[in-house]
Amino acid sequence: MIPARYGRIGLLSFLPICLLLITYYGMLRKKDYTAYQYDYDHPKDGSIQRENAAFVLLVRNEDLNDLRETMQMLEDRFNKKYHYPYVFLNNEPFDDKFREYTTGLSSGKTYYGQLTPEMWTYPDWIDQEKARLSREKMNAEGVIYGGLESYRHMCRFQSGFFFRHPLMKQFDYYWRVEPHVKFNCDIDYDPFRVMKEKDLKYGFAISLTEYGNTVPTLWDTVKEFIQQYPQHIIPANSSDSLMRWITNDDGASYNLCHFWSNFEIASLSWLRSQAYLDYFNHLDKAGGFFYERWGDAPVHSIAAALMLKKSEVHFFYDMGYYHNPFKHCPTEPEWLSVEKCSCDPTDSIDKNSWSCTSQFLQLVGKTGKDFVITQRSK
Ligand SMILES: Nc1nc2c(ncn2[C@@H]2O[C@H](COP(=O)(O)OP(=O)(O)O)[C@@H](O)[C@H]2O)c(=O)[nH]1
Ligand SMILES: [Mg+2]
Repeated sequence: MIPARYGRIGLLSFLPICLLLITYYGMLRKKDYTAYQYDYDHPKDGSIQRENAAFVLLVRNEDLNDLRETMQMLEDRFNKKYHYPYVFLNNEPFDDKFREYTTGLSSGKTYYGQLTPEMWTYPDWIDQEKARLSREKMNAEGVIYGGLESYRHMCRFQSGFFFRHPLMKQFDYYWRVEPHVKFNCDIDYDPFRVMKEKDLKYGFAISLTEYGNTVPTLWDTVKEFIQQYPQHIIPANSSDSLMRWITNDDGASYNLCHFWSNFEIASLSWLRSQAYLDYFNHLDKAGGFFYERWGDAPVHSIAAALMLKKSEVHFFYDMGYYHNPFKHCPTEPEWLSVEKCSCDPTDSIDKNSWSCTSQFLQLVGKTGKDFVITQRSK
């Protein structure tokens, strides 16, 4: 019988050989995989080049658990390589548990801010009784979120204030994130860098048609704005104009198409521009955030279609993204979803009739594939 001592020594000397074999096998296997060739690669010296950008989240303390899953995914799929900061905003103070858990998950700096009073209250020109009656009516009619007062403050805040919060002033770009959303594909390039290098102002993943009963007078209000501020609008007959994405009858009516704003990667200087501020103030004065239920998605999207050139709006085609109940999953070229994603490409909303993405692609004369950032090497 071999004494146990010799057995241990034998095993120990065998260990390095095993490790070598495993490493060699790993290298052989890796060669089977096609390497990706990145347009937007990390600097070779290992340093991280970050843009002046942050994630921005409007959240409540009670959203914490849904948010943790989302943050974990975002970190694993993207941010652990880049360490972008997070700005958490709330109409109430964040509690210690929220701060501790979110800071724990983040590989970047975390900032916590409360909204200033004018960001979450009624402006003095709003008739609050009229607003209350309208909520009651919309609730009785079954309009989605029709009876919710806080939802209206949320939509107004996202339309006109988040980019002016003191914590956001230091940044040039934002990536809006919500609790409960999922990121289903590896994001192995820096979207903020793409925004900057390609001079993009707005990026989306999903587009949809809005519920008409939430925005009955929005388009008339927008038409007044266009008349009063023609200097802010790209003429509809210009080849750069995105106007035909939001109207099917040369501006007579709104076709309800909008970018789904729960995912946005966009320019803060655009939102802080006089053009956007004049637009928001005009809408705000009209009162539709409270007398109707104007969402920040159509508000942002109409602004983008009026003020931005086709070339300034980017479809983040290569991101797998889910917000209940819709997902966007890259479908072509096939390798994106096969090798980088966990979503089902056949389940992507893009070709569904509720989506406005094919109309967008048609108008800008591109396909999803044209928006892919990283390329498979030949
Ligand atoms: N702090 C705070 N955040 C809110 C409130 N209502 C909604 N939100 C946030 O605003 C975003 C949009 O709200 P959500 O309920 O997801 O609306 P939906 O996406 O339109 O269904 C999410 O990030 C929510 O966490 C609120 O009353 N207070
Ligand atoms: Mg949401």
